[in-house]
Amino acid sequence: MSGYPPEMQESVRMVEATRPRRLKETFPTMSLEEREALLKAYHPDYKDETFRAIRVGVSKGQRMPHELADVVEGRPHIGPDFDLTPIAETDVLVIGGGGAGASAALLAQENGAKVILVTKLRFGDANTMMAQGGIQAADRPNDSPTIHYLDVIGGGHFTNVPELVEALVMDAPFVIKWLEELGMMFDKEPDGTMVEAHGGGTSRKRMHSARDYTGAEIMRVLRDEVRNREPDITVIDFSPAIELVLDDKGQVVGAVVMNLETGAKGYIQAKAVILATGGGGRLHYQGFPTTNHYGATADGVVLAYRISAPLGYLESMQYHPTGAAFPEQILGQLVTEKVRGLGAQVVNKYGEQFVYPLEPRDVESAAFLRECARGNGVVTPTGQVGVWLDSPMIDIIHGPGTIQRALPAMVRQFARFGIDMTKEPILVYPTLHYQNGGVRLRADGSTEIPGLFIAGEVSAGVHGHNRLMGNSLLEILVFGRRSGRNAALWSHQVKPGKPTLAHLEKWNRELEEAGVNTGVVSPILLPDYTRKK
Ligand code: MEZ
Repeated sequence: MSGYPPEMQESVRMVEATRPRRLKETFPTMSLEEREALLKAYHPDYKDETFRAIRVGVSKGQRMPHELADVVEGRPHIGPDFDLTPIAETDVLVIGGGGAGASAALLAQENGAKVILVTKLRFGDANTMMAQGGIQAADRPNDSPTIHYLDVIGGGHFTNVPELVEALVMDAPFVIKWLEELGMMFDKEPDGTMVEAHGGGTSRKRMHSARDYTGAEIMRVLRDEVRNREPDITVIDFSPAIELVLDDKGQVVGAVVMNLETGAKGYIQAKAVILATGGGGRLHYQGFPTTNHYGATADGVVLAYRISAPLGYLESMQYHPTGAAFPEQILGQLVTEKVRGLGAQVVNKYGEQFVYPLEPRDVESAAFLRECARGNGVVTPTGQVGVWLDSPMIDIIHGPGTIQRALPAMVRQFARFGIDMTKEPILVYPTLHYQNGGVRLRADGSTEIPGLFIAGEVSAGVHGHNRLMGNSLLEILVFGRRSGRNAALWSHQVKPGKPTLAHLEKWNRELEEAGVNTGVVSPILLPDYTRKK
């Protein structure tokens, strides 16, 4: 019995009918000109009216979605007179409990620092945990960091910061080795070599995976290793940072954190801080659903900006083409790009292909949006529109059992709702997945603010205006490691001055003078799902 209502089953039958023909048919990739025209017409980043320039601070004029601008221009939780008697002291304070934070903590500790890691929810409640498809690294004879570099730069529309891309691709093979040494169970061929696949926009197969729960497997080994290193690393759950603290020389010397349960606030003094707070998918730009975890509210961008760390690339968000569009209970949840990598085609309500399945993500998403706007999408009983991802083709191409073996989490996710993706297609629609921009990063993991280091999705510049699949799991580890090491080295030589929150006086004054009042206290910490009038 199908999990789809009768009106959707009619379209499923059309998809089945075109399958024999489509098996022999390869849809052509687009030219660069076609891609640019499609993006301009349909990608959400080009909807000018949904963006605005921020009105205060060092990156005044930077465009970003309204929802993000409202929190970036928000008022602080505390005043400049907040009591800065420390509740704890450490060498390196890591803010964020995902893959970037965990790897930063490990490297800081290995380089002789005492570390405290604070995390908003539980250690591991992060986008890393939810990442599915894989992690890129050029480690095969037919591949090289140079080819990986060219793919990354091309995917990013040649707007990436070259030194950051160089760091990303050069460290990549080493990161894979490191993960194996930590005990990660990668997918392997019978001869012990890595299974490696294509992602959208990659010219070589270099996606390393652990089935379709690669991020969870990475987080498993990192978290175990952090726990092994207690008490040199102390983890404090449910304690988000609400303000960074500078000293009287302008160096970062810790953060004020909030106990999420009691609301109590206190200052953790540190010689260096690493921000690894992830992105902001839960701000639901333009009303899009998201793949992101519950705590993804762009806190790091808010915190860093208030102490004058420059921002960049925030006019660019990533919409993953394949978010679940049916059933409604899982709207927006990730359907890994690996499904297309394994051979699933994308088709409209008539069962016809309309786009090459592995265009770069922004292009692929724009093509889905265009097809739906043309009235060729499938509409669900609750009014959500989507296109079909013809998953059964994977077993047809590679043999029965492939889907179950390669995508066990995905199969289970849909089976809960009576949909057997080994036999029926799944309905998908673009979903807010990743912020391409954030706080400007340097290749050693530092920022323009002394003592402030960053890693992962909070940072800007690695991916330019479009990230390719598998480069975010890579980024969190490459820059997590770099920021951890360099924060530790900084902590050994810095001479901290007197802690102060004087920057808040300046911030509040600037907002007043510019007449800015967004009515938001930020970082907002958790998304607001209350019903609006
Ligand atoms: O890098 C990603 O965003 C990724 C691997 C997502 C996916 O489709 O699985």
